[in-house]
Amino acid sequence: MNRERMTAEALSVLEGNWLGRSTKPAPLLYPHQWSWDSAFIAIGHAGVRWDRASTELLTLFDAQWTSGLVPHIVFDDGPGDYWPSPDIWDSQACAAAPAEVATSGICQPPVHALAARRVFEARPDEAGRTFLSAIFEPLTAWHDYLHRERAIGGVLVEIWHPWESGMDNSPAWDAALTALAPRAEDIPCYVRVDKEVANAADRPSDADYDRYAFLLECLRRETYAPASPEAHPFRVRDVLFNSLLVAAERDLAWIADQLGGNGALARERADAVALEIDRSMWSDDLGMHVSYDAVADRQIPQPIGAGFAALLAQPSPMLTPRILETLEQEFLVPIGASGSVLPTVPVTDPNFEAGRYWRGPSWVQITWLVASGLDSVGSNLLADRLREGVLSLVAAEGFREYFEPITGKGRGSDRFSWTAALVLDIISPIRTD
Ligand code: 9WN
Repeated sequence: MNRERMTAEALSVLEGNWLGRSTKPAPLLYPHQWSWDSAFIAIGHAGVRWDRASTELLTLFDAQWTSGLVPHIVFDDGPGDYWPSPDIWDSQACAAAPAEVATSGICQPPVHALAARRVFEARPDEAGRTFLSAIFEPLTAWHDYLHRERAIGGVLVEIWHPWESGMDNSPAWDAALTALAPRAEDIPCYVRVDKEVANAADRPSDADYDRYAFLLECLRRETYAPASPEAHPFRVRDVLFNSLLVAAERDLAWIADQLGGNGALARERADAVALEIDRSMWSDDLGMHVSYDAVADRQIPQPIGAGFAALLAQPSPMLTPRILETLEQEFLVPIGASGSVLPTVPVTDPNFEAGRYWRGPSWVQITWLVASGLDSVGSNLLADRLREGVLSLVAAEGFREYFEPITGKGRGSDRFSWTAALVLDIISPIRTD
């Protein structure tokens, strides 16, 4: 597939997944609007369908809770089966939730300010400013929510469910999930739809789903705002989530500057979180940043490709050479003449499974973020190799949800929105410098 054809195909994938005011991640498996998917979709649409890009983000923030939480799913009322469905989340029983639309009650990584900035930069005119003014307060409330409700006893923010990481079945969560050991009577009944729509062997196990259901129920009982968050049984300071928060705060500060406001608080918060990422997430053994289990009070010694997103937070320059060495020597797999593929975990890792969801495959959105992080520390050539790798995978296998790193085989859902959107950005990037 040449680039012209790839652009046309990517647009047709996004058109096919358009729901009217937002874009679903995939035709069948994910039939609603997902939070971080929408941010990536807006980034891809910014240069080619600006109206769609701005509408995508505004639709998501229309479903924002009064607490500032941006829900990870905004339910569409069209056809489509997904578990957990709106009745399970029961957002409408929560005073902070919007009345007009059903949503989940948990969140996903805060990549939205990065998207909003790019949408504006694609069109810095009157329409762009109107969009930026409309999204600025909601974005600020979202970041405020994270610092206020999710930074327990420090500045790093916590996720309370693996789904909040966006990397649901990562081996990084195995120990924390095993430790939950929920009693059978504490696990709500549910029927998995995902195993019917996708290849069951690639998806999380039933034991994982029991824990997802158990955690959802713990949070639902407290209207997703636990009175004693310290007592919640799954509390993780995820390296990807926190690194994105740093980048998002810096972009929020930039947005404030554009609007003649004051970005000082956002900059201060970004610097504080960045410092703490280096202090408590750096693993000298692994030569990279890792997540932190706040319940067990220890680092999670699982190297994950998303750990290199810490580059987005611009770590201490003393660490950068070692991070790049780990990335090149332990993770990257060559593809084609000049591309590289970033797997979820190193292919030599005991937890590596080539085709299993979040346990081995390469994901386009993680690769795109790590490439942006590499750009931000001046490693543009390496960043280009990663982007080249994405184009090679897609050229051979289409717009798949994820790819086996060694064979390049496409897996998961086909016609996946963020794969299409980020290919559009890779082919014609919006510059942010
Ligand atoms: C749960 C939509 C979402 C992505 C996540 C990905 C997967 C959902 C699921 O799909 O998660 O949120 O049902 O498996 O892990 O990153 O946002 O694409």
